[in-house]
Amino acid sequence: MERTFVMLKPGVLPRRIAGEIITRFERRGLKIIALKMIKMDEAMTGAHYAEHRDKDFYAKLAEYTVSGPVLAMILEGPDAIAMVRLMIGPTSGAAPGTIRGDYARQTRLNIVHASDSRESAAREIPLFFRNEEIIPWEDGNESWF
Ligand code: 3AN
Repeated sequence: MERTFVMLKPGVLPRRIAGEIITRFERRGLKIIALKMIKMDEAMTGAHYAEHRDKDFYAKLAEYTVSGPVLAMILEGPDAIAMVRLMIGPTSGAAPGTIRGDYARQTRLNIVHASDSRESAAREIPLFFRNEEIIPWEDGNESWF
């Protein structure tokens, strides 16, 4: 079992598509073990996107990230990190059928973030969630997936 950090970015709630996106993860058999709505500030954005802080697109990325509430969650499942990245599609040019590709033609204002490696997941999960906020519940339906 693996855990990954997923964030529905500020473009999601205004479009009223949060439920649809979460449903896609659930249908695939991923288990939500933490979930909350927060408004990110500059400091948290800087920590989350530390690798991009010196890039020319950072200002726009940060402006978007703090522009409205986000839904942060931890999803659990076998190979969850790679599976969720496959489901959301690549950073740019995501194909139809992927989450990014189904809700936009081409944009840098992606609607969803997901950890891209074990290292990222290990860094991002504690940035957003305290241990007490993570609830690894017993799953009687695992055999369906
Ligand atoms: P991903 O979100 O697929 O993990 P990252 O971590 O490389 O991709 O980038 C984080 C976010 O920064 C992207 N979702 C996108 O919104 C933005 N971004 C990344 N690269 C660029 C770029 N070259 N130009 C503009 N925005 C970018």
